[in-house]
Amino acid sequence: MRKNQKTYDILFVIPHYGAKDGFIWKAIEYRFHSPGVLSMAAFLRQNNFNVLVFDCNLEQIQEKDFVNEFKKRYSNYNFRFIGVSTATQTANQAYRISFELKKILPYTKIVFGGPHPTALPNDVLENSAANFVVMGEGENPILDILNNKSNDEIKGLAYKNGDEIIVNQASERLSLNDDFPLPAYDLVPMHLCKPLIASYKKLPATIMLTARGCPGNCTFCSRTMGHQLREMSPKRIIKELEVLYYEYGFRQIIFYDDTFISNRERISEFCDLLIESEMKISWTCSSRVDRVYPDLLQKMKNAGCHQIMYGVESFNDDVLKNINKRTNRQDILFAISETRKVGIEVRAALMLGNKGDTEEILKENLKCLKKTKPDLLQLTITTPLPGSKIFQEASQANKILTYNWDDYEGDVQIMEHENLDYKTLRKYYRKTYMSFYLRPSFIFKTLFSINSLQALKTIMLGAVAISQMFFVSIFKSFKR
Ligand code: B12
Ligand code: SF4
Repeated sequence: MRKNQKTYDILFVIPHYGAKDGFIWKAIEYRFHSPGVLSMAAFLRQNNFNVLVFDCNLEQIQEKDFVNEFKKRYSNYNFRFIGVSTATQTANQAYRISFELKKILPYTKIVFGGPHPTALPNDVLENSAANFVVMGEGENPILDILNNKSNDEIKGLAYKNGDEIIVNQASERLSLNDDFPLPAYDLVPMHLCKPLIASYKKLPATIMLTARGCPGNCTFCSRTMGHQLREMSPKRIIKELEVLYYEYGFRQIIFYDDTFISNRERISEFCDLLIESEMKISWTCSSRVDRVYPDLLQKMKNAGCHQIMYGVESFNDDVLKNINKRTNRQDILFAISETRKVGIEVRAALMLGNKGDTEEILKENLKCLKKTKPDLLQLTITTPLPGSKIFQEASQANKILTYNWDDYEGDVQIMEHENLDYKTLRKYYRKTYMSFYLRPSFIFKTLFSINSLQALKTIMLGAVAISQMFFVSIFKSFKR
């Protein structure tokens, strides 16, 4: 070890996944910290390990600048481990970065974790410089690794033994009780958080999670956190909000839980506590359409909720059955109208290219969108994310068109569809967005809502987003 070197047990690295410099998308992209990494960091500190986080996404450090920036910051540091966190979309970049890290620090062990390694540990061990892969929740396995427990005793670990890949049994799920540490927000520049346009009312804004796991079993969903729902108590949510509000100055919270309203009593009590508190927070959340209770919606509104994103996916009952969403068109219509009735905005998320979709159904979706009038629309082309049932089925049936993880962005066709070709999918992707956002009633409503400089800026960015989406979409139609 060199003189004056600072020694840390682990440095977590999060690759950059936004637009490259110069792209118009840069103006409107969002970026946040990684709640999972900050949670592990806090857990390890509670266990007396020293931890650093290099969040290239939050700091917008692109891959081309990674090595220089790394050397600039850490040349005088010694790390026992480096932990790389990655989703599928950034997997290739994370693999390349791991080889660079091995060149710089040949004796430091590299551990991978996150949604992609959880789903495909073999892919990571075969294509990167990783020594270990952690699957699922990282807190306990990474603690065992840092405690030098032997590999075969660490649940949730995958590793190489010679040429053989060993995948241990899964680790136990954690309970998010009131003693569960707050994420180590102090380890990253939280002031760099930037929300998606039209997802906030106040600034600065950040994200927060209040639960892990989802009892649902939708075929397209890759669940790193498992089926078992574990929720923080309302008191614990308020405790974390107080830190974000008073210590970091956040005034807008985007609750990123998969289904925020899964337990009606919990959210009702949380709203009571928030109303009683002195915090003036605006917030949004996501929910399933079958978890909608008019009295609770009113209370949420009173507590500062101004937008809910619903996983609509499709308005067609057969398609909803095919994707095992366990909701129906009636639930969707009820959720949208009741939410709008209390004055909370609806952001509807739909997917195109689900099992059973036809051109007729895509036309029907557009009609339903115009009729039910959600305030905002978010579309994706159904992507078989590793870890999801559709990925497993499509790869077994040889229907995956590309295993280039860079393409798994949500707007490219990744698997063959029984009725729709890529050109048609892209046509409806474009058409649905355009017809929704460029309809006269939407334009008038939007123009009349301009009551501040902030609102004007949001609308201008929205216009940029729509035109960008249009041109990128045309370009991508020719990609395959
Ligand atoms: C919050 C969130 C975001 C945030 C923050 C992202 C982040 N880096 O954490 C924002 C808005 C920025 C975001 C962006 C995107 N997201 Co997102 N996001 C989520 C969401 C809703 C919650 C994540 C979370 O905090 N979970 C709770 C924590 C505790 O879990 P975790 O992050 O997985 O971390 C734990 C383990 O994975 C593990 N772990 C994670 N990293 C590491 C590293 C090491 C070394 C170790 C040992 C362990 C480890 O330990 C952590 C603690 O237990 C999940 C859905 C979900 N419920 O997980 C989707 C999810 C992760 N997102 C997803 C996607 C697709 C995206 C985007 C690609 C969307 C897009 N089209 O741009 C981008 C890019 C993501 C990226 N490259 O990281 C997918 C990923 C699927 C996949 N197979 O890759 C998910 C699973 C949603 C889904 N069901 O499809 N997302
Ligand atoms: S899509 Fe939503 S409801 Fe369905 S399993 Fe995933 S998180 Fe749960």
